[in-house]
Amino acid sequence: MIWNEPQECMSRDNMHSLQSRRLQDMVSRVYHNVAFYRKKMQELGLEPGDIKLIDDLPKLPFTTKTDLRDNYPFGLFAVPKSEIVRVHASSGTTGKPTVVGYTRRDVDMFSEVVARSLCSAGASRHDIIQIAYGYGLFTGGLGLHYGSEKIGATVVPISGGNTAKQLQLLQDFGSTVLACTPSYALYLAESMKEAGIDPQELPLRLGIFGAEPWTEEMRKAIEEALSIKAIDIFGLSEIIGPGVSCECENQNGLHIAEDHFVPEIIDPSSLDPITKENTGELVFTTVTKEALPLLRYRTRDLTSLNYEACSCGRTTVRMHKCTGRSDDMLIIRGVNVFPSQVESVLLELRETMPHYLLIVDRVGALDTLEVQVEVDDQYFSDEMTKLEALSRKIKHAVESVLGVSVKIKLVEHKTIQRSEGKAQRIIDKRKL
Ligand code: DLL
Repeated sequence: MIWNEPQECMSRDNMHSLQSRRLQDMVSRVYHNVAFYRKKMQELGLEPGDIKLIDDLPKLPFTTKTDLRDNYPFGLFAVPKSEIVRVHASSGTTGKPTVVGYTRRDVDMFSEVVARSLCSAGASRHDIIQIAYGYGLFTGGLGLHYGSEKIGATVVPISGGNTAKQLQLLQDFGSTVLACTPSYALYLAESMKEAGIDPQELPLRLGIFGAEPWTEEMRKAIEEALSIKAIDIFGLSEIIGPGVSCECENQNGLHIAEDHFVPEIIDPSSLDPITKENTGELVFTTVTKEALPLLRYRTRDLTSLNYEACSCGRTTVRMHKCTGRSDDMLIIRGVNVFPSQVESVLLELRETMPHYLLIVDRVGALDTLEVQVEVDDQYFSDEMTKLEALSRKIKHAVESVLGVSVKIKLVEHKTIQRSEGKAQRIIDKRKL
């Protein structure tokens, strides 16, 4: 079912006009209400009237996470504080969190885009949606919650963690949809197996997974382990939260709610717009948001855009599954390495489990990369020669994809810490 057909299926020309109209209004709002943007635009010699069409976007200044931090907590808000009905924040690894705010209309729009996402994933009012994203300052729990209520589904607001209870409710309530991070889905699948629960016996049929990168190989592993269809949902708190984009049942690119969030792809070094089909950094301009409208926000996520019509009937642009961020990229002895590349290789080998950790260090002047991976119990052996042969096999497979030498450390099942939210897969000791 398409939740909002007029918006999700309009012609490209109409979308272009709608975005242009909304952009004009938004630029005028930030110019008059946010000192930070007024100053930035003045520095570029720009006035609101100079922006008429969506094609004028490249004239506008970028916004970065640092800008949000520098204006912590509420400095970029475009409305009086009395208009703010909710705040969320993303923790970040260093320093102050990034704080985002919502007006009543922003919360409605947030629910609307999540409702669209859920419908495109194949959920409906007949579903029982178990929300195992964290509730709280993180946007995942409440974001999915409001969207699920909007489509009229039954919400089970269990939040993240409490794995035994998750399994109990999946069984007792017969949840049909599970919403959580892909890494937590995998953890739940593993716990189910240990508890002797057969996923095929459960009514669970659909997963709405996001908030962290995951590969196609990981999707396959989760779909098999839970016996469900796994749909990718993407978003970031700065833009709204989950629901910025989501796959349809074709699982071939994530439809962006581009009547609200206009995407661009730029070259992260030159900052020039690049041909949409090529991979680069994803940038969003929010054209309807009231509390925290952002001009050309640099997400650091790497992807490409596809404007081809989708057989689901939606005409909205699709972004390619996002498998990395520019700041997740490890540079090992000058070679660019993405954790997702390692994940793809490990998941294709039948002896390894989808639980791994990358440890980067520097010995003298040399960067080292250790890949710790769990070995399936049936392949774990007391015989050194067998384990060594397996380690060599994995090393060869990983090195041929990455192009740098790595050290493989085979570990027993359940050695690597499981995640209830966003998985931490890299320990970079060079930065410690
Ligand atoms: O993770 C919002 C969210 C909640 C999305 C629930 C989906 C489901 P933040 O905590 O601000 O917001 O983190 C945003 O997470 O810039 C991406 O790097 C990454 N990310 C989010 N979804 C995906 C995804 C939420 N489906 C950052 N695939 C983003 C890959 C994702 N990366």
